[in-house]
Amino acid sequence: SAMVSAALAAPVLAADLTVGFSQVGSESGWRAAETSVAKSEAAKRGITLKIADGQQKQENQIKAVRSFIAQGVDAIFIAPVVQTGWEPVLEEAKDAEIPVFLLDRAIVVKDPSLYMSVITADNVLEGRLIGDWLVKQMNGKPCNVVELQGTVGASVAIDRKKGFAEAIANTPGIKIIRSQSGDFTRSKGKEVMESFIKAENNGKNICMVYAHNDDMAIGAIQAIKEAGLKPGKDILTGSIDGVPDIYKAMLAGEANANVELTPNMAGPAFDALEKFRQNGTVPPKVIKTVTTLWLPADAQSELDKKKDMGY
Ligand code: GYE
Repeated sequence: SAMVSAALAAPVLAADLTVGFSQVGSESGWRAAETSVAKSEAAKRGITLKIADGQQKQENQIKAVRSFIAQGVDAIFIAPVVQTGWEPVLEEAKDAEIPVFLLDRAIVVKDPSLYMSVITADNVLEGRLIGDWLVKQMNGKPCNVVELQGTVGASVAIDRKKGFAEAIANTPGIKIIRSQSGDFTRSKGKEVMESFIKAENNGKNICMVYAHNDDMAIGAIQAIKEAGLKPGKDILTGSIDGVPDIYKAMLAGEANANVELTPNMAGPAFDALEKFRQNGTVPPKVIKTVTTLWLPADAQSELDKKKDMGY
């Protein structure tokens, strides 16, 4: 069988491997950490890693994947900016027999054989944990929430919205009064939060901001301060990623709840790739990373841990 012949073949040394990584861009602190961890995980294994920055545009990512195919790389990693539109280029990779791993965001395709595995957190759970925290925190009191969504069409934005909405669904006093994309960036998060504040009685009508990532929450915190309100008190915050700045904000009393996401998505993908090359082991379709909610009391120890995580 194919398994046996693969096992009998001489093992391929990691040092011989070249991987092309089509990265989303550099929109957030988490993203920068993911890129830097990918580099160090590759170096540790002696793998040659070629990184292409998609600058938040799918067309750039598709071009990068095509160029990796033309170069004959051994595997392709994609952090897909949006979840649809990947079939044609993945068919090309499949025809070239190049395995594809998806990092941190999922895609929607009819044919699951178009990629080998996706390495992600449970992004619905991330949103749900923030929503559950808020329900508990309010303890029956009403709360008007404004939501800063991630990039439109990104699987993580869709899932984080869904999880939070599910968590607050049975608590009629807690409702989302405004929701808009801040594209996962600090500057956009701040800009959108400013408009929410203006539209909601100079922020007095807002009880909490739920941001799909920390960078947008940090932008929102700035907007809240500039409006003369106290972030973390007048307006509560909840966000996802676990970048050092959000723990610093927690320590300053300006942020309230955070869900941590590891920036090490490449490590598990390299492990799966190496096993597949060595003996044909087919990795699980979904490789899940750990999801944890942290509160201000945890902030200092979490901040300390971040030092060797690519930040
Ligand atoms: O949470 C955000 C980034 O896809 C999981 O993208 C990733 C998200 C991350 O821009 O900061």
